[in-house]
Amino acid sequence: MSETNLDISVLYVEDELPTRDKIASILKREVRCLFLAENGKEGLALFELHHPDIVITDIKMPVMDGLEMAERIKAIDKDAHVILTTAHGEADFFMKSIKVGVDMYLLKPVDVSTLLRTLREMAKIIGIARELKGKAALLEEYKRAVDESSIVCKTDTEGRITYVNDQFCKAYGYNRKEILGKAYKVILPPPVNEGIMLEVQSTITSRRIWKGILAHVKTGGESCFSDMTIVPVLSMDGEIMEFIFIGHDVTELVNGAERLKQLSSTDILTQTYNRMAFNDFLETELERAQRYNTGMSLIMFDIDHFKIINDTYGHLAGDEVLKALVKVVQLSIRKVDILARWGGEEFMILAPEAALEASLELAERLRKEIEAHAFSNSEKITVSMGVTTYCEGDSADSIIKRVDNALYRAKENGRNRVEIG
Ligand code: GH3
Ligand code: MG
Ligand code: MG
Repeated sequence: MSETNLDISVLYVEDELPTRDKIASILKREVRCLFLAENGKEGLALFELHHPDIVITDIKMPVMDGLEMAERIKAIDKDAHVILTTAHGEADFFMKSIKVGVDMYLLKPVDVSTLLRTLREMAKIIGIARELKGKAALLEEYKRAVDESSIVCKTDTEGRITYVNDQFCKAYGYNRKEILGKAYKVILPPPVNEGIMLEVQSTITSRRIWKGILAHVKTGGESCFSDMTIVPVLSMDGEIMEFIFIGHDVTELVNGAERLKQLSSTDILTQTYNRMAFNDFLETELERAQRYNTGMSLIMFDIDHFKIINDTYGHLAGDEVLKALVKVVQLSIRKVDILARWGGEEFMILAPEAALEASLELAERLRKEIEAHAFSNSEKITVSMGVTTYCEGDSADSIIKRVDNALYRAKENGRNRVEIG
């Protein structure tokens, strides 16, 4: 194909040999591909076989005339381009050719430069149409890929659902008919006008994309999580036309992560918080105490002569004592207090917003309750306790060091007692 070649295929139908030869020799040089036929029947057969971009045809021909052929071609493809070459202008013939939808007429004898100009213009249009068709097909492929892999939903600017794909229906348990037209908030857990939803709202109404994990509610009331991207679709002049939601179900991941977090923060034996979780709580509470001057206290306690329990009744019995001890303590502390196993038979209680007197009182009460409690095998245990409260400028290390020293003193001073640090 030369540089000047038009990227079109042409079917030329003409029964007069000299005309056909002359025009064909010109067309051959100008177009990518040329098919020649002697009459309408042959032309139609070639059209069906090759689907050329443009058909140039004479009218009066044996076997099948050009108009009949054009009519049949348009019946196969209404967008086919047909140029008629005609020697005379009869009203009848024009009426029919308009009805058939012929694109152009060229008077015979055909003026070569007019023919070429016409072909060039048509080639341009065909090129644009081809490109648009390609883009539309590509878009359709993208849509198919997204529909296959994602939950897709569209809402109008008021948040009413205007489109859902199959994955959406499957994920949230709705059928298309019942959900279309409903407000998106029907699949959100109440309250919908708080926290994360306010953030979503303000992001997308400011024409920005929001990404994140959103909790949803299925038809049956079961909750699930979707990793969502919400895109505001803008008109040419920047107005929001609609919102597109593209998401993936991540319920298992979120639940798994929650479970992992719970596991990693729980002491296996006593099912209370472990040291790592305690450290997190302590950091948060220290920051709060510092910022809002709310105060907080720590109680650290350790079982007295626990070795004897283990030596007398065995390690498993010792384990049972640790579990029972946790239950006793948990029944006595507030909901906001954090009990954690610090290690071995040492425990910590973090009492948010508690002043020294209150925590001292709590420690004394716990000490007495433990002393009075009958553990399995009706053995008795006692604990030594240290208590301290937040001082300005405290770090986790400094406050822990104080409470640890207080506990040490409680041991030193005879055990089964509370000391302040
Ligand atoms: P005191 O604290 O009064 O000084 O004496 P103690 O005998 O309690 O102190 P020590 O720290 O010497 O011993 C602690 C014992 O606690 C030793 C260890 O075997 C036992 N222990 C630590 N963790 C566990 C556990 O998970 N299960 C059982 N059964 N015993 C444990
Ligand atoms: Mg001990
Ligand atoms: Mg110990």
